[in-house]
Amino acid sequence: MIPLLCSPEVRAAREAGAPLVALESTIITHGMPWPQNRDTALAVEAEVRAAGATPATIAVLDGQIHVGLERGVLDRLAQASGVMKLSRADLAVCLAQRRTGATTVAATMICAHLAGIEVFATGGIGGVHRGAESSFDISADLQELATTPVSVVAAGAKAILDLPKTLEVLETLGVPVIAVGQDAFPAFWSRDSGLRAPLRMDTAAEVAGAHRMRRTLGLAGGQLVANPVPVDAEIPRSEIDPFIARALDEAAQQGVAAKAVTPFLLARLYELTQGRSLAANIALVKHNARLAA
Ligand code: PSU
Ligand code: MN
Repeated sequence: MIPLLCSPEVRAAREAGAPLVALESTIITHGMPWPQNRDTALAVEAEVRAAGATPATIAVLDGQIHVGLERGVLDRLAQASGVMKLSRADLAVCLAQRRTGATTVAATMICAHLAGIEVFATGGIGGVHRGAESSFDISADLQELATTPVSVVAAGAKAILDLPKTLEVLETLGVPVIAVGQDAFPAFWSRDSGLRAPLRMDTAAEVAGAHRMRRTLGLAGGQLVANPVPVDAEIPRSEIDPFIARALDEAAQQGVAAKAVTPFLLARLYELTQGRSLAANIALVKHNARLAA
């Protein structure tokens, strides 16, 4: 039997056939500092409810997939240390060893699909890292988008990545990349990456229609729905780029690798931008939750 437990709120929504939005937990444990991580998780859930859907924040606790976290559980997870960062490769191991882990985009997609949830909101997906031609660092999120039928609403991919390579890999994998309301592919903190998104749609209904058509065709995989950060929370590329360059340099000097790269860069950017990167991150996740709902 799959070790999966739905919260009472999620169970009620499922029984009523009401809309559900999956939310990830790595952003809580590895993406933001305490207590903003807990406050953001609650605010994002509130956005989903305000838009008429039910939030399902996903994490692995003591060897069980939790779909929907109750308040006390969320509080504890947000302050916990030594929480595993779970992608496709680690999920089964974490469950079998009865450990606790936060789910990345890839693992959240898997768990959402197991729970029958087709829409998921996050901040930014993982992608092809700069220097991937030598490091081979390509997030498992990309392969997951090609495999698991969940539409992921994100503010594009983080600008710390190599965005042209990320778009190329998504194209190779057959993942539709849909910019919402603009032609440009957004770059997380900035609305415009300078790259054109392969596809554009202007309404949630169109995005949902494309999702359903993939299911009708029996195509594996989901969609990347790229929703630009709200105008008032944006950090323009020209402002964030020098900080990104510096954070990347430091990561290289300190030999930061593998799973540690993304959390390291997010934490350094928070310091270098004096908190602005976090404010933008919070605003864009809430915005994505609304669109997903
Ligand atoms: N988006 C955020 N903050 C994060 C992440 C995404 O706004 O912390 C996490 C997601 O869980 C994503 C992961 O799946 O970073 C990518 O990690 P990696 O590059 O190691 O695959
Ligand atoms: Mn990686």
